[in-house]
Amino acid sequence: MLIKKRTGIEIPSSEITPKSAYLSRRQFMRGAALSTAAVAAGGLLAACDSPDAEPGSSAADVSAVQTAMPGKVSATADELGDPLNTFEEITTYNNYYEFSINKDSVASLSKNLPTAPWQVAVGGLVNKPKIYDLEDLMAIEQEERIYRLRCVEAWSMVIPWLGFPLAKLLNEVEPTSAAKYVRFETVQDRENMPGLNSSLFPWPYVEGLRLDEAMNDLAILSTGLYGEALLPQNGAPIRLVVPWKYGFKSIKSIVKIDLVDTMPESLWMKTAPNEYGFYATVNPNVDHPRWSQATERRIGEFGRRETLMFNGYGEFVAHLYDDPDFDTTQTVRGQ
Ligand SMILES: Nc1nc2c(c(=O)[nH]1)N[C@H]1C(S)=C(S)[C@@H](COP(=O)(O)O)O[C@H]1N2
Ligand SMILES: [Mo]
Repeated sequence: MLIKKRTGIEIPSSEITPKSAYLSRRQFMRGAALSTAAVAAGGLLAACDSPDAEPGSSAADVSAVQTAMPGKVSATADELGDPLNTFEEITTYNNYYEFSINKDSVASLSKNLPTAPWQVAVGGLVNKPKIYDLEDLMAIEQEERIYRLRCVEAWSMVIPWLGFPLAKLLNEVEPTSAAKYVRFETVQDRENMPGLNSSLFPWPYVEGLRLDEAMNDLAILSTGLYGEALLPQNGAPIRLVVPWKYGFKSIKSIVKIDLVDTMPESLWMKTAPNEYGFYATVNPNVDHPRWSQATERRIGEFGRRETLMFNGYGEFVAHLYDDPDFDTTQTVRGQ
């Protein structure tokens, strides 16, 4: 991955490129995305439950300009040479079930989510529990991390995040020797999140990491992307990003982080324990019970590409796992 240190996240609004200044392939893919949603809505478990649809293949797609937002990122590609997804793609094709199971609806439904003031309560098995104001977290040195995001549904993007290693925050609160896992919880804003009315899911959205996974430098708390503060659809004001695991581990709009001694049960483990395990490491050799994970569709590209073990981050994280195939799906290791 590319890492570039940045100090401070304050981006004057004058620097923000108007969306009309660039064009994206996204707008040509709406039809395909809608059909994905339609399939999802028909199933019991909705979008994280359905394989990704193929994109439409219109001529317009080929000629669409896929310009990122130059000047706000240090590179235009990831370390493998693959181009960044556009700001438009990253902010209009979203999984955020508290708003909708329809990826194309999340941006508009979430635009009024109040994200300031915001607090994150960090506690549990720690010596120094603390309720952080967002400003405290923004004061931590922000870094740019260009990461691939691989959804379990088999689509992917390359995203230039801003944020800081989760380990920095965990070290501040000092986990006790009893702490073995980290449990994260998303805000439940009933007024502004229509999806919370759905009884298909055991809200709130909860995710977890083993403590050593959480301490790995690749695991970040993100506060922005493309040099701007996060928008609600991407998990404003602060969300987890764990690039070697399927996207559902990267929990959005976090209000609570607890150090615990037993494996947290995530929303997806409760919803479909036979399909979504705790570890959820990206692994092309272990298929989802209902579809292959060997290949993926990079948003903005035609065809499919091979999925990489650990999403291409094995060099940094393989040592965390005894048996990667086991750890892709199972929930019991380490308990
Ligand atoms: N709270 C919450 N976090 C969430 C989700 C969600 O529905 N609710 N969806 C997850 C899934 S399935 C994916 S693929 C990523 C998508 O992140 P993005 O929309 O920023 O690309 O967010 C993850 N975090
Ligand atoms: Mo996902």
